[in-house]
Amino acid sequence: MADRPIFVTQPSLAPLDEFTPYLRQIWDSGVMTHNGPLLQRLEAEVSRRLGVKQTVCLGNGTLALQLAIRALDLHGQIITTPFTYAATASSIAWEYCTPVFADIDPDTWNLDPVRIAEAITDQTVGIMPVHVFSAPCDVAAIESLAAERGLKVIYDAAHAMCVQASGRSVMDWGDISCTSFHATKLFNTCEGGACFTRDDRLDARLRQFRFFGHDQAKELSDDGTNAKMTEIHAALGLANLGHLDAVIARRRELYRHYQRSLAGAAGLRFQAFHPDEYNYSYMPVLLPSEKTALAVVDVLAAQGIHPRRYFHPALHKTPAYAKAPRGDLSIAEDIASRILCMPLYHNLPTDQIDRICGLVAGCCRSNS
Ligand code: T4K
Repeated sequence: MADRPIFVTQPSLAPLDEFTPYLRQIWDSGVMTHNGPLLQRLEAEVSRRLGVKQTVCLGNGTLALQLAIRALDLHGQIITTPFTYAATASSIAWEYCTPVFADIDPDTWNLDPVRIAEAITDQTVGIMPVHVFSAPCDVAAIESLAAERGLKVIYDAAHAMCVQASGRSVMDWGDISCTSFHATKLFNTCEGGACFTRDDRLDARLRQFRFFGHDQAKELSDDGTNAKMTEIHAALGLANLGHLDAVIARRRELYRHYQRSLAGAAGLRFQAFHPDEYNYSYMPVLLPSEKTALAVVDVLAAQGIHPRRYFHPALHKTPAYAKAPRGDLSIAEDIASRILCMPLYHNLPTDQIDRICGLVAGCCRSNS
Protein backbone atom coordinates (compact mmCIF):
# COMPACT_ATOMS: atom_id res chain seq x y z
CA MET A 1 0.00 0.00 0.00
CA ALA A 2 1.32 3.48 -0.93
CA ASP A 3 1.60 6.04 1.93
CA ARG A 4 -0.94 8.22 0.10
CA PRO A 5 -3.35 7.19 -2.64
CA ILE A 6 -1.99 7.55 -6.15
CA PHE A 7 -4.51 9.06 -8.55
CA VAL A 8 -4.46 9.22 -12.33
CA THR A 9 -3.04 12.72 -12.24
CA GLN A 10 -2.03 15.64 -10.06
CA PRO A 11 -2.15 19.26 -11.18
CA SER A 12 1.18 20.79 -12.23
CA LEU A 13 1.43 23.98 -10.19
CA ALA A 14 4.09 26.69 -10.25
CA PRO A 15 5.67 27.42 -6.84
CA LEU A 16 3.23 29.52 -4.81
CA ASP A 17 5.66 32.44 -4.61
CA GLU A 18 5.54 32.75 -8.42
CA PHE A 19 1.75 33.05 -8.29
CA THR A 20 1.45 35.61 -5.49
CA PRO A 21 3.09 38.58 -7.34
CA TYR A 22 0.29 38.29 -9.92
CA LEU A 23 -2.26 38.25 -7.11
CA ARG A 24 -0.60 41.40 -5.72
CA GLN A 25 -1.22 43.10 -9.09
CA ILE A 26 -4.91 42.16 -8.91
CA TRP A 27 -5.18 43.41 -5.33
CA ASP A 28 -3.46 46.69 -6.27
CA SER A 29 -5.49 47.36 -9.42
CA GLY A 30 -8.84 45.98 -8.28
CA VAL A 31 -9.33 44.56 -11.81
CA MET A 32 -10.61 41.01 -11.32
CA THR A 33 -12.27 40.16 -14.64
CA HIS A 34 -13.60 41.57 -17.97
CA ASN A 35 -10.69 41.38 -20.38
CA GLY A 36 -8.18 42.53 -17.76
CA PRO A 37 -4.42 42.96 -18.22
CA LEU A 38 -3.47 39.45 -17.02
CA LEU A 39 -5.98 37.81 -19.37
CA GLN A 40 -4.60 39.85 -22.27
CA ARG A 41 -1.06 38.91 -21.31
CA LEU A 42 -1.92 35.22 -21.03
CA GLU A 43 -3.58 35.30 -24.47
CA ALA A 44 -0.51 36.96 -26.00
CA GLU A 45 1.92 34.54 -24.31
CA VAL A 46 -0.06 31.43 -25.28
CA SER A 47 -0.27 32.69 -28.90
CA ARG A 48 3.48 33.31 -28.96
CA ARG A 49 4.28 30.01 -27.32
CA LEU A 50 2.11 27.99 -29.74
CA GLY A 51 2.84 30.13 -32.80
CA VAL A 52 -0.86 30.78 -33.46
CA LYS A 53 -2.49 34.01 -34.60
CA GLN A 54 -5.00 34.50 -31.78
CA THR A 55 -5.95 32.87 -28.49
CA VAL A 56 -9.38 33.50 -26.95
CA CYS A 57 -9.29 32.37 -23.30
CA LEU A 58 -12.55 31.15 -21.81
CA GLY A 59 -14.09 29.82 -18.60
CA ASN A 60 -13.56 26.16 -19.56
CA GLY A 61 -13.02 23.79 -22.49
CA THR A 62 -16.69 22.82 -22.80
CA LEU A 63 -17.70 26.44 -23.32
CA ALA A 64 -14.91 26.70 -25.92
CA LEU A 65 -16.57 23.93 -27.96
CA GLN A 66 -20.03 25.46 -27.56
CA LEU A 67 -18.87 28.93 -28.57
CA ALA A 68 -17.07 27.47 -31.60
CA ILE A 69 -20.30 25.83 -32.81
CA ARG A 70 -22.14 29.15 -32.31
CA ALA A 71 -19.46 31.22 -34.00
CA LEU A 72 -19.66 28.99 -37.08
CA ASP A 73 -23.47 29.13 -36.99
CA LEU A 74 -23.85 25.36 -37.25
CA HIS A 75 -27.32 23.79 -37.29
CA GLY A 76 -27.59 20.10 -38.13
CA GLN A 77 -25.47 16.98 -37.72
CA ILE A 78 -21.88 17.10 -36.48
CA ILE A 79 -19.77 13.96 -36.90
CA THR A 80 -17.65 13.07 -33.90
CA THR A 81 -16.05 10.19 -32.04
CA PRO A 82 -17.67 8.10 -29.30
CA PHE A 83 -14.21 7.51 -27.76
CA THR A 84 -13.95 10.78 -25.85
CA TYR A 85 -15.09 12.60 -22.74
CA ALA A 86 -18.79 13.51 -22.47
CA ALA A 87 -18.06 17.21 -23.09
CA THR A 88 -17.37 16.62 -26.80
CA ALA A 89 -20.87 15.32 -27.52
CA SER A 90 -22.63 17.44 -24.89
CA SER A 91 -21.32 20.66 -26.45
CA ILE A 92 -22.90 19.57 -29.76
CA ALA A 93 -26.22 18.62 -28.16
CA TRP A 94 -26.33 21.77 -25.99
CA GLU A 95 -25.99 23.85 -29.16
CA TYR A 96 -29.08 22.10 -30.60
CA CYS A 97 -27.06 20.10 -33.11
CA THR A 98 -27.01 16.30 -33.40
CA PRO A 99 -23.84 14.33 -32.64
CA VAL A 100 -23.32 11.54 -35.17
CA PHE A 101 -20.78 8.94 -34.10
CA ALA A 102 -18.23 7.43 -36.48
CA ASP A 103 -15.65 4.77 -35.64
CA ILE A 104 -11.99 5.25 -34.74
CA ASP A 105 -8.67 3.96 -35.98
CA PRO A 106 -7.56 0.84 -34.04
CA ASP A 107 -4.00 2.16 -33.51
CA THR A 108 -4.28 5.94 -32.99
CA TRP A 109 -7.78 5.71 -31.43
CA ASN A 110 -8.72 8.90 -33.33
CA LEU A 111 -11.65 9.31 -35.75
CA ASP A 112 -11.01 7.38 -38.96
CA PRO A 113 -11.43 9.71 -42.01
CA VAL A 114 -12.91 6.81 -44.02
CA ARG A 115 -15.62 6.35 -41.39
CA ILE A 116 -16.24 10.11 -41.29
CA ALA A 117 -16.84 10.09 -45.07
CA GLU A 118 -19.33 7.22 -44.69
CA ALA A 119 -21.24 9.12 -41.99
CA ILE A 120 -21.82 12.27 -44.09
CA THR A 121 -25.48 12.92 -44.98
CA ASP A 122 -27.30 15.92 -46.49
CA GLN A 123 -27.81 17.15 -42.91
CA THR A 124 -24.12 17.12 -41.97
CA VAL A 125 -22.75 20.59 -41.25
CA GLY A 126 -19.49 19.87 -39.48
CA ILE A 127 -16.92 17.48 -38.05
CA MET A 128 -15.63 17.56 -34.47
CA PRO A 129 -12.60 15.25 -34.22
CA VAL A 130 -10.74 14.83 -30.92
CA HIS A 131 -6.93 14.59 -30.72
CA VAL A 132 -7.34 11.85 -28.16
CA PHE A 133 -4.69 11.77 -25.40
CA SER A 134 -2.93 14.46 -27.53
CA ALA A 135 -2.10 12.29 -30.60
CA PRO A 136 -3.08 14.46 -33.59
CA CYS A 137 -5.87 13.23 -35.85
CA ASP A 138 -5.18 12.76 -39.55
CA VAL A 139 -5.68 16.51 -40.03
CA ALA A 140 -4.74 16.54 -43.72
CA ALA A 141 -7.30 13.86 -44.66
CA ILE A 142 -10.02 15.40 -42.48
CA GLU A 143 -9.53 18.90 -43.85
CA SER A 144 -9.47 17.82 -47.49
CA LEU A 145 -12.67 15.81 -46.92
CA ALA A 146 -14.29 18.84 -45.21
CA ALA A 147 -13.26 21.17 -48.04
CA GLU A 148 -14.57 18.73 -50.66
CA ARG A 149 -17.95 18.36 -48.88
CA GLY A 150 -18.32 21.98 -47.69
CA LEU A 151 -18.15 21.11 -43.97
CA LYS A 152 -16.74 23.06 -41.04
CA VAL A 153 -14.12 21.49 -38.75
CA ILE A 154 -13.89 22.16 -35.02
CA TYR A 155 -11.09 20.22 -33.34
CA ASP A 156 -11.56 19.19 -29.73
CA ALA A 157 -7.92 19.67 -28.74
CA ALA A 158 -8.65 19.51 -25.00
CA HIS A 159 -5.69 17.14 -24.46
CA ALA A 160 -3.32 18.57 -27.05
CA MET A 161 -1.66 21.70 -25.62
CA CYS A 162 1.82 22.24 -27.16
CA VAL A 163 1.41 19.49 -29.78
CA GLN A 164 2.53 19.97 -33.39
CA ALA A 165 0.74 18.35 -36.34
CA SER A 166 2.52 18.29 -39.71
CA GLY A 167 4.87 21.09 -38.70
CA ARG A 168 2.44 23.55 -37.11
CA SER A 169 0.61 23.84 -33.83
CA VAL A 170 -2.28 21.44 -33.67
CA MET A 171 -4.34 24.48 -32.60
CA ASP A 172 -3.70 26.06 -35.99
CA TRP A 173 -5.82 23.45 -37.82
CA GLY A 174 -9.55 23.49 -38.55
CA ASP A 175 -11.91 26.45 -38.67
CA ILE A 176 -11.60 26.61 -34.88
CA SER A 177 -9.60 24.50 -32.42
CA CYS A 178 -10.62 24.31 -28.78
CA THR A 179 -8.66 23.31 -25.72
CA SER A 180 -9.09 22.85 -21.98
CA PHE A 181 -6.99 24.37 -19.21
CA HIS A 182 -8.69 22.26 -16.50
CA ALA A 183 -6.74 21.34 -13.35
CA THR A 184 -6.19 17.83 -14.72
CA LYS A 185 -4.70 19.03 -18.01
CA LEU A 186 -1.04 19.43 -18.97
CA PHE A 187 -1.34 23.22 -18.69
CA ASN A 188 -3.91 24.48 -16.23
CA THR A 189 -5.58 27.65 -15.06
CA CYS A 190 -7.62 25.63 -12.50
CA GLU A 191 -10.75 25.88 -14.69
CA GLY A 192 -10.27 27.34 -18.16
CA GLY A 193 -10.06 26.77 -21.86
CA ALA A 194 -9.48 28.53 -25.16
CA CYS A 195 -10.45 28.79 -28.82
CA PHE A 196 -7.97 29.35 -31.64
CA THR A 197 -8.76 30.55 -35.15
CA ARG A 198 -6.94 32.21 -38.04
CA ASP A 199 -10.16 33.96 -39.11
CA ASP A 200 -10.50 37.51 -37.68
CA ARG A 201 -14.28 37.51 -38.07
CA LEU A 202 -14.59 34.28 -36.04
CA ASP A 203 -12.13 35.61 -33.48
CA ALA A 204 -14.27 38.74 -32.99
CA ARG A 205 -17.45 36.65 -32.68
CA LEU A 206 -15.87 34.37 -30.05
CA ARG A 207 -14.75 37.39 -28.01
CA GLN A 208 -18.21 38.90 -28.24
CA PHE A 209 -19.98 35.66 -27.35
CA ARG A 210 -17.87 35.19 -24.23
CA PHE A 211 -18.94 38.63 -22.96
CA PHE A 212 -22.75 38.56 -23.31
CA GLY A 213 -22.57 39.90 -26.89
CA HIS A 214 -20.79 43.19 -26.09
CA ASP A 215 -18.55 44.49 -28.84
CA GLN A 216 -15.36 46.49 -28.23
CA ALA A 217 -17.37 49.69 -27.76
CA LYS A 218 -19.41 47.80 -25.10
CA GLU A 219 -22.49 47.96 -27.34
CA LEU A 220 -24.71 44.84 -27.13
CA SER A 221 -24.46 44.19 -30.84
CA ASP A 222 -24.80 40.40 -30.81
CA ASP A 223 -26.03 37.42 -28.86
CA GLY A 224 -23.75 36.06 -26.13
CA THR A 225 -23.22 34.38 -22.78
CA ASN A 226 -20.81 34.60 -19.88
CA ALA A 227 -17.76 32.50 -20.80
CA LYS A 228 -15.08 34.81 -19.43
CA MET A 229 -11.83 33.78 -17.77
CA THR A 230 -11.10 35.74 -14.58
CA GLU A 231 -7.86 37.55 -13.76
CA ILE A 232 -7.13 35.05 -10.98
CA HIS A 233 -7.34 32.13 -13.42
CA ALA A 234 -5.21 34.03 -15.94
CA ALA A 235 -2.66 34.72 -13.18
CA LEU A 236 -2.35 31.01 -12.45
CA GLY A 237 -1.91 30.36 -16.17
CA LEU A 238 0.91 32.91 -16.40
CA ALA A 239 2.70 31.36 -13.44
CA ASN A 240 2.24 27.80 -14.77
CA LEU A 241 3.29 28.68 -18.33
CA GLY A 242 6.88 29.20 -17.24
CA HIS A 243 7.14 25.56 -16.15
CA LEU A 244 5.47 23.92 -19.11
CA ASP A 245 8.64 22.76 -20.89
CA ALA A 246 9.98 21.14 -17.71
CA VAL A 247 6.60 19.47 -17.05
CA ILE A 248 6.46 18.01 -20.58
CA ALA A 249 10.09 16.80 -20.42
CA ARG A 250 9.50 15.07 -17.08
CA ARG A 251 6.27 13.46 -18.25
CA ARG A 252 8.01 12.19 -21.40
CA GLU A 253 10.68 10.52 -19.22
CA LEU A 254 8.03 8.92 -17.02
CA TYR A 255 6.01 7.78 -20.04
CA ARG A 256 9.12 6.07 -21.44
CA HIS A 257 9.80 4.51 -18.05
CA TYR A 258 6.32 2.94 -18.17
CA GLN A 259 6.95 1.77 -21.76
CA ARG A 260 10.20 0.07 -20.82
CA SER A 261 8.73 -1.50 -17.67
CA LEU A 262 5.66 -2.82 -19.49
CA ALA A 263 7.52 -4.05 -22.59
CA GLY A 264 7.09 -7.70 -21.57
CA ALA A 265 3.45 -7.49 -20.40
CA ALA A 266 1.55 -10.11 -22.42
CA GLY A 267 -0.89 -8.62 -24.93
CA LEU A 268 -0.56 -5.02 -23.64
CA ARG A 269 -0.39 -2.24 -26.26
CA PHE A 270 0.31 1.50 -26.33
CA GLN A 271 -1.30 4.22 -28.44
CA ALA A 272 0.34 4.77 -31.85
CA PHE A 273 1.79 8.29 -32.16
CA HIS A 274 4.78 10.18 -33.52
CA PRO A 275 7.13 10.97 -30.58
CA ASP A 276 7.49 14.60 -31.72
CA GLU A 277 3.72 15.04 -31.93
CA TYR A 278 2.62 14.11 -28.41
CA ASN A 279 2.60 15.92 -25.06
CA TYR A 280 2.58 12.90 -22.72
CA SER A 281 -0.36 14.24 -20.73
CA TYR A 282 -1.89 10.77 -20.34
CA MET A 283 -0.49 7.23 -19.94
CA PRO A 284 -3.10 5.11 -21.75
CA VAL A 285 -2.53 1.37 -22.03
CA LEU A 286 -4.69 -1.11 -23.90
CA LEU A 287 -5.07 -4.36 -21.96
CA PRO A 288 -5.62 -7.64 -23.80
CA SER A 289 -9.25 -7.92 -22.61
CA GLU A 290 -11.85 -6.14 -20.49
CA LYS A 291 -11.43 -8.92 -17.91
CA THR A 292 -7.73 -8.05 -17.58
CA ALA A 293 -8.49 -4.31 -17.43
CA LEU A 294 -10.95 -4.87 -14.57
CA ALA A 295 -8.47 -7.15 -12.79
CA VAL A 296 -5.83 -4.39 -13.02
CA VAL A 297 -8.30 -1.85 -11.57
CA ASP A 298 -9.01 -4.17 -8.61
CA VAL A 299 -5.41 -5.17 -7.95
CA LEU A 300 -4.20 -1.55 -8.06
CA ALA A 301 -7.13 -0.23 -6.00
CA ALA A 302 -6.18 -2.69 -3.24
CA GLN A 303 -2.80 -0.91 -3.17
CA GLY A 304 -4.33 2.61 -3.12
CA ILE A 305 -3.56 3.20 -6.82
CA HIS A 306 -6.32 4.53 -9.05
CA PRO A 307 -5.99 4.41 -12.84
CA ARG A 308 -9.04 5.64 -14.80
CA ARG A 309 -11.11 4.06 -17.55
CA TYR A 310 -10.79 7.07 -19.88
CA PHE A 311 -12.96 6.71 -22.01
CA HIS A 312 -15.36 4.01 -20.91
CA PRO A 313 -18.12 3.55 -21.81
CA ALA A 314 -17.99 4.71 -25.44
CA LEU A 315 -20.49 7.58 -25.56
CA HIS A 316 -23.13 5.78 -27.65
CA LYS A 317 -23.40 3.32 -24.74
CA THR A 318 -24.48 6.09 -22.32
CA PRO A 319 -28.16 7.02 -21.81
CA ALA A 320 -27.70 10.54 -23.20
CA TYR A 321 -26.43 9.33 -26.58
CA ALA A 322 -27.92 5.84 -26.91
CA LYS A 323 -30.17 7.07 -29.72
CA ALA A 324 -27.61 9.22 -31.54
CA PRO A 325 -27.16 8.33 -35.22
CA ARG A 326 -24.10 6.17 -35.84
CA GLY A 327 -22.37 3.67 -38.04
CA ASP A 328 -20.60 0.51 -36.91
CA LEU A 329 -18.64 1.47 -33.77
CA SER A 330 -17.07 -1.88 -32.99
CA ILE A 331 -13.50 -0.57 -32.81
CA ALA A 332 -14.43 2.23 -30.39
CA GLU A 333 -16.41 -0.23 -28.26
CA ASP A 334 -13.52 -2.66 -28.15
CA ILE A 335 -10.89 -0.02 -27.27
CA ALA A 336 -13.18 1.61 -24.66
CA SER A 337 -13.76 -1.75 -22.96
CA ARG A 338 -10.05 -2.46 -22.29
CA ILE A 339 -8.37 0.95 -22.02
CA LEU A 340 -6.86 2.23 -18.78
CA CYS A 341 -5.08 5.52 -18.13
CA MET A 342 -2.33 4.84 -15.61
CA PRO A 343 -1.13 7.47 -13.10
CA LEU A 344 1.16 10.01 -14.75
CA TYR A 345 2.25 13.33 -13.31
CA HIS A 346 5.50 15.25 -13.08
CA ASN A 347 6.41 14.22 -9.51
CA LEU A 348 5.29 10.58 -9.61
CA PRO A 349 8.28 8.60 -8.28
CA THR A 350 9.76 6.02 -10.68
CA ASP A 351 9.80 3.34 -7.97
CA GLN A 352 6.00 3.68 -7.81
CA ILE A 353 5.85 3.25 -11.60
CA ASP A 354 7.93 0.06 -11.27
CA ARG A 355 5.52 -1.22 -8.63
CA ILE A 356 2.47 -0.38 -10.79
CA CYS A 357 4.02 -2.05 -13.85
CA GLY A 358 4.85 -5.19 -11.87
CA LEU A 359 1.22 -5.50 -10.79
CA VAL A 360 -0.10 -4.79 -14.33
CA ALA A 361 2.25 -7.36 -15.90
CA GLY A 362 1.15 -9.91 -13.26
CA CYS A 363 -2.53 -9.39 -14.24
CA CYS A 364 -1.66 -9.74 -17.95
CA ARG A 365 0.16 -12.99 -17.20
CA SER A 366 -2.57 -14.54 -15.08
CA ASN A 367 -5.35 -13.53 -17.50
CA SER A 368 -3.56 -14.54 -20.72
N1 T4K B 1 -13.05 17.50 -24.46
C1 T4K B 1 -12.32 16.49 -23.97
C2 T4K B 1 -11.78 15.48 -24.93
C3 T4K B 1 -12.05 16.41 -22.60
O1 T4K B 1 -11.33 15.38 -22.12
C4 T4K B 1 -12.57 17.41 -21.74
C5 T4K B 1 -12.33 17.34 -20.32
C6 T4K B 1 -13.31 18.47 -22.31
C7 T4K B 1 -13.54 18.48 -23.68
C8 T4K B 1 -13.91 19.57 -21.49
O2 T4K B 1 -12.94 20.42 -20.90
P1 T4K B 1 -13.33 21.21 -19.51
O3 T4K B 1 -14.71 21.79 -19.70
O4 T4K B 1 -13.27 20.21 -18.40
O5 T4K B 1 -12.28 22.27 -19.42
C9 T4K B 1 -11.71 15.12 -15.80
C10 T4K B 1 -11.85 16.60 -16.03
O6 T4K B 1 -12.85 17.19 -15.21
C11 T4K B 1 -12.14 16.97 -17.44
O7 T4K B 1 -11.64 18.29 -17.62
C12 T4K B 1 -11.44 16.06 -18.45
N2 T4K B 1 -11.78 16.34 -19.81
C13 T4K B 1 -11.75 14.62 -18.13
C14 T4K B 1 -11.05 13.67 -19.09
O8 T4K B 1 -11.27 14.33 -16.84
P2 T4K B 1 -12.80 13.53 -14.04
O9 T4K B 1 -14.19 13.50 -13.53
O10 T4K B 1 -12.16 12.29 -14.46
O11 T4K B 1 -11.83 14.30 -13.01
P3 T4K B 1 -11.56 13.99 -11.48
O12 T4K B 1 -12.09 15.14 -10.68
O13 T4K B 1 -11.99 12.64 -11.12
O14 T4K B 1 -9.98 14.10 -11.45
C15 T4K B 1 -9.12 13.04 -11.84
C16 T4K B 1 -8.00 12.96 -10.82
O15 T4K B 1 -7.23 14.14 -10.85
C17 T4K B 1 -8.48 12.83 -9.38
O16 T4K B 1 -8.61 11.48 -9.06
C18 T4K B 1 -7.41 13.52 -8.58
C19 T4K B 1 -6.80 14.51 -9.53
N3 T4K B 1 -7.23 15.89 -9.26
C20 T4K B 1 -8.39 16.35 -9.82
C21 T4K B 1 -8.79 17.65 -9.57
C22 T4K B 1 -10.07 18.19 -10.17
C23 T4K B 1 -6.46 16.66 -8.43
O17 T4K B 1 -5.43 16.19 -7.93
N4 T4K B 1 -6.84 17.95 -8.19
C24 T4K B 1 -7.98 18.47 -8.72
O18 T4K B 1 -8.32 19.65 -8.47
O19 T4K B 1 -12.85 14.58 -15.26
